[in-house]
Amino acid sequence: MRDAQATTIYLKDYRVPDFLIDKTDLHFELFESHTLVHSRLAMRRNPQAPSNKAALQLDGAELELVSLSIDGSALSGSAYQINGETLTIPDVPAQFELACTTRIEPHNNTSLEGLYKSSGMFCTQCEAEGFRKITWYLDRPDVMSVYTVTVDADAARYPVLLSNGNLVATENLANGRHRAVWEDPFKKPAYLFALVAGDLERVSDSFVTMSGRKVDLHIYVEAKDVDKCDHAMTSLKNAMRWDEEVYGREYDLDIFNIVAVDDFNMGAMENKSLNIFNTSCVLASPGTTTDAGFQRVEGVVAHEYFHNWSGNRVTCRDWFQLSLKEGFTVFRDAEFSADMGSPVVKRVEDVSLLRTAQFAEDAGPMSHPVRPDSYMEISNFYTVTIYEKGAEVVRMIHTLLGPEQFRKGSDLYFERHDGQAVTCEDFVRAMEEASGIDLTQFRHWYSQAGTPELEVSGHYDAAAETFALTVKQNCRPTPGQKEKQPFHIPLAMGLLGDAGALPLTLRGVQPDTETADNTHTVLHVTEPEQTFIFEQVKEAPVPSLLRGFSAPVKLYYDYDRDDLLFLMQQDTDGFNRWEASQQLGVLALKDMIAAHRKGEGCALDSRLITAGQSLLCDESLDPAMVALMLTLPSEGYLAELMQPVDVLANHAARQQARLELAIALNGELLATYRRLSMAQGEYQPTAEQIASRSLKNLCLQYLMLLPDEHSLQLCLEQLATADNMTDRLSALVALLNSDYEKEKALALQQFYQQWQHEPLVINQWFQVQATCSRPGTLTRVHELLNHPAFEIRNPNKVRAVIGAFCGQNAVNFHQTDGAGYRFLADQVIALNSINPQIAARLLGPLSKWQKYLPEQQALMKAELERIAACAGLSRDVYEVVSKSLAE
Ligand code: B3K
Ligand code: ZN
Repeated sequence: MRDAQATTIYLKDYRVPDFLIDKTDLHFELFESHTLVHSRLAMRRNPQAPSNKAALQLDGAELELVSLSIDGSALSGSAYQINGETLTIPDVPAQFELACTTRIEPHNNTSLEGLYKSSGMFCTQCEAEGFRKITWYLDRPDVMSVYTVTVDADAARYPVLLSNGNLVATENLANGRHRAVWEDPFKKPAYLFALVAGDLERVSDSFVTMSGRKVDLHIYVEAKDVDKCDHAMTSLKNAMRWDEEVYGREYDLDIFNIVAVDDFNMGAMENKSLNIFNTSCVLASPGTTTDAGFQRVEGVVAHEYFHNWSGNRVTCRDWFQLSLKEGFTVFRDAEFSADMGSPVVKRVEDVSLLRTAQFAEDAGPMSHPVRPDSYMEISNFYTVTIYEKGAEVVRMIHTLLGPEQFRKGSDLYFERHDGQAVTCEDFVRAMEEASGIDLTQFRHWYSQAGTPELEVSGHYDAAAETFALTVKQNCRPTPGQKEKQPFHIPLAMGLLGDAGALPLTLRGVQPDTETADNTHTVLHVTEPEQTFIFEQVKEAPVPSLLRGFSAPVKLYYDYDRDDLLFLMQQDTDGFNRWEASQQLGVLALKDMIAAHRKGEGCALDSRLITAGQSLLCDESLDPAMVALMLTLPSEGYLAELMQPVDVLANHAARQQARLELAIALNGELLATYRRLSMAQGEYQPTAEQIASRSLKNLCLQYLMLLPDEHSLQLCLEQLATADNMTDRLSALVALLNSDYEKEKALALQQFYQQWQHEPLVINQWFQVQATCSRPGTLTRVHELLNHPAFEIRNPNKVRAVIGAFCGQNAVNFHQTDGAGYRFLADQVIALNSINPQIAARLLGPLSKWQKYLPEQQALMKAELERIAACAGLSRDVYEVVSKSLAE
């Protein structure tokens, strides 16, 4: 583990590298007790560097240096110094070969960064700075090199030897060992290097690219999982086709490999032609994987594939530019998933994540711009801001330019920067130059943190037939950024009247004759305060604002509840119909929360019941949309709207509202449940079936709130007879959150018995227990940590138990005695030395302590202080804890 050093790295200090590495030749000798890494680097001084005298400084961490030479002459100990993570050789020629041998111990590497072992196989994770745990190198993304990799290992234990690019030679060696040599013709930064050695089965297919080249596609998995690769393979081929059709991007090698590993810090990694995946993001089968799991596999496979252009062919100059590849690639995968399924449902899911997780991050101590100015540990910056807000920024560019100009911009970006390591600025400039649209003010989205707030008010003048919409924007201070410049915000909108969508005539703006739809427009909000006047408005309209969530902002408009009901039914924008249902839910819940805090009773707004009835009775509606609109705003979203957050009151009020809905809609819920249960054929992860299951299972959750034996029977029957994991797990969740203690215990036990040999299913079994909102869950979570299937070294298990309890079970995590906080701090302290990245990530819920009630704040802060006082904190944990406690 690397000890905390409170050094901060600044974007303003960026300098071009002093040296370049034209060729990288690596030879790995893999053994059980250690690995020897022999590297030969063809290096030269960078002609762009300001000095031709600079010492050579290489990056390395936790390495045992065996030998070091320049142009064949071994360096004596006095010819170089090692200081922390830097090896300095003061005196080097203009051009030379550096040869170096290091000894590392992958089996003892629990950080899962660099070269490590997972379930008996060797694998790597080098982004962001893991390569330096393999050998001394210029481990920075603007140093790009051509790699040749030789791997030697025991042939029986590790029959499969993989690296990037093409296999150019294989050989049998003495002592039962064998060798494979791989060459990657494309220059790449070290973070895209990968190596795998293991006993794996291969599932194969192929794809013919738009120019007629055949690409071999392989997915490598453990033998027991070969039957779970079809969905990933189909998703990969769909993604390859989609990138050709939508972006004109073709795959560039004759081989594309995916390897599934059990122990992985995140979802997957886009290493050039050798993607390494968390098993949870590649394996899928109806019996073991939920609908959400199938969709995640599709999305992650596509995301990693899309990185081949947005990330690999054009990469980042430095890690401050991370969102250049991640924001763009998330935007690309979101559009892909929308095209493969239901665009509105996908948008609702993404916006829900953004408004809970990202808005919370942006309001907390770790708030940072999409292009951060500084960091201590880059691993802490793989955040919802870099990914999801970054994707929203690209989406806004898409909205401002329109699809054709955006495509011209992306073509220019890829062509101009192919093979380069570039910046967010380069991306924006390409978009600007290709479209002729000025994005000067828009650039604040990259440099300013925080969520802009829009206060919007409308005024209808019947005599003048005008509707004036006044928009004020404001962005609260964030750490290190007190004052903000106004943002350029695309505000998509329309006006609705009794007869439907009204034609829009905006004063001072020439109507766009090219767009067929004159009832929809995008306003350019650029000033602190601005008024837009619509003319020839014949009736008082209800505005439909921020359609499709056209900008990542908080929008306030003083709707009355009947207007929201009207928008729910009449808005021509599907996303905003859902949004109206949420805002109506928020108003209703706020009344109930306020009453609850005063110890008073308050009935649910009957509009929600009326709306629920008409949604459930209209069989022509998309069941997925009905399910989303019948789901009350989440506790996470409610928390975002309040300061301070009274977690227990929010939970109690929402539970009461759900119960009232269940009682009032009992008949409709039951009829819908029956109708949708009967309609299903053999399981398919299609948008249509997923939609139908989502509504059916929502009905079941509501019905199980009712204290009636009939619901219990439905639930138990679904649990016993389901042919797919979505239905089975939904029934289990409904049961776990009920009062039927005996049935629960039996169901949990049977589920475990049945699925104990499927780790990914057991993770779901862990998770549903850890997220159960009933009292006593923390005790159960403690028991789960001692369960034989739990492994603290496996990130999926840690996320399923500890992460799920602390991040998705607010009512139990925030229990008043502070036991939830103590539990999290204990786990972070334990994980700090095992896996710093995972430890730091778990801290999220504690770091936002300032959002809560004073007594909770004090308890949370005390736990952060307890962590801060520990010796040997990793840089990862140190950064989050110290920033959380900073004044
Ligand atoms: N680029 C990787 C993330 C690497 C995270 C390193 N701590 C996965 C992705 O976004 O595609
Ligand atoms: Zn990515």
